[in-house]
Amino acid sequence: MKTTFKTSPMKKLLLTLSMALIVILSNAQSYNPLVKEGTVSPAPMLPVEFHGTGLLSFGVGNSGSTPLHLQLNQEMVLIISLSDGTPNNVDPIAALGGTWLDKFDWTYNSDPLIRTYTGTQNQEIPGFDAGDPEASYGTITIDYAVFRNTPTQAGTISNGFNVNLSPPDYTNGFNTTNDDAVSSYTYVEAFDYGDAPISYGEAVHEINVSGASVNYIYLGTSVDPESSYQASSDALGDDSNDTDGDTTSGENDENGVTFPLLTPGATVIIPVSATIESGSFAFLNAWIDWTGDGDFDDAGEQITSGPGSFIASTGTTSLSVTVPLDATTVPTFARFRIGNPVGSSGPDTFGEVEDYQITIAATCINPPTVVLGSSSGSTCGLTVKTVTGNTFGGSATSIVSITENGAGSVSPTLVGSSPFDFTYTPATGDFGNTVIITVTTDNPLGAPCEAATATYSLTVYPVTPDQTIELDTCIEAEAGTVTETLTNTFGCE
Ligand SMILES: [Ca+2]
Ligand SMILES: [Ca+2]
Ligand SMILES: [Ca+2]
Ligand SMILES: [Ca+2]
Repeated sequence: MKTTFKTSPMKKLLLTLSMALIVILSNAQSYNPLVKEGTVSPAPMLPVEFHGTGLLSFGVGNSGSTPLHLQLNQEMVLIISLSDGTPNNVDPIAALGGTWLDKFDWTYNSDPLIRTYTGTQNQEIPGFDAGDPEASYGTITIDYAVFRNTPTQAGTISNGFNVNLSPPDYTNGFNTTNDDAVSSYTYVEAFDYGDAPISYGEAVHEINVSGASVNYIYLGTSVDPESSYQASSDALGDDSNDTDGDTTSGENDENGVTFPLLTPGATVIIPVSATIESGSFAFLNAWIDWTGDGDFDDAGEQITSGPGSFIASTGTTSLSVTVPLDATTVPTFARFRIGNPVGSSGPDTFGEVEDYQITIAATCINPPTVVLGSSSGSTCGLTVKTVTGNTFGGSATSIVSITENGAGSVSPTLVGSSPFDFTYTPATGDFGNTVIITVTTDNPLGAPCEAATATYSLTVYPVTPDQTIELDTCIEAEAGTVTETLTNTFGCE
């Protein structure tokens, strides 16, 4: 069956108008330039004293279905304001990055009161396509360096950025979604950690940097930040760790304590220097693991008392310390903390901790001794020499050897009681020589005590051989015997 529709002129007009409307509606523009997903990393950042840097990032794109074409003087413009920071590059443009960097032409105003990037669209921005969402959305990044600290204590958190998007004028009336600005901020924060073995517990101090607090206080001449406890078997973990961002590795901020020679029983002064920001004060506390058992908990191991030593200005504090007689002489550890009156581990709200490996020098409390009746003597020819009035003492219980370097012999070579004598029997080979006799004790306590020794120098003179004496004059003598004792220059017969 064939059906014919006839249309009146009025209906024809309406149909034409409605079709035109459909065409207009189907050509409706859908623009939505946007910025979103502002981030700051890391958060928080290190303070300006420690060269704090980070990466700012945000997304920019068009979620409308219509491309943002490039129209002179109607470009999309991004205004990025750095807050309390600067580009981390001598060339500010080189600090920029991101997948959409090249879709904009960039300038930077370095006026300290402005510090603003301007990015001007330089090409078409595609409309959103669900099949290729990345075509209409990309990222801009900025390498950022902390310019001014905004610690949480200061009440403001403003290290970061704000970006405002100026949409093209032709999008007015279409770009109705409120997503033309995004910002992200963080704050600065730094901590100093201990580096003794973990058995001593984690000590950590927040570093209250300048401008943040009146408590910019540290031991010695510097403090540097770490991101975690630096447990190390030699307590040098902090020294060798570089987290202050200046690319110089291994700064040593353990510079507040100078150890004197520590020996058991000695009372010594340990000088501890500190830097105190004007108008502030702190307490110094310190511990030494005398027992060497891996903690600072034993009696006497805290070498400061009460709340600690009160320190109100930069300078050196002298801690008087008596080393226990039974202190370990294997390497042990010491911890110094400046800040609040705190224990040997745990957090503190300001200050610094310095851990050290130290060795208490071994000393002998009761050394063996030996004293000879005299230190030298002489004998003539083969005459036996006896040295009397010798003694040993201290921790020595015997003489374990009496030795000589001559041709003769010494006796006895072992002695069990004090006082004692010994003798030297010369041989002809000793004539004209000096024989050294060495007396050595035992050492029942062992190291660090040492056996005592003493030496005796014996000079052995030759005797004068038989001689014929010629007399110049004839002596009238009666019959009998003439006895004449001759001595040589040594006094020997
Ligand atoms: Ca440190
Ligand atoms: Ca220090
Ligand atoms: Ca201990
Ligand atoms: Ca250390």
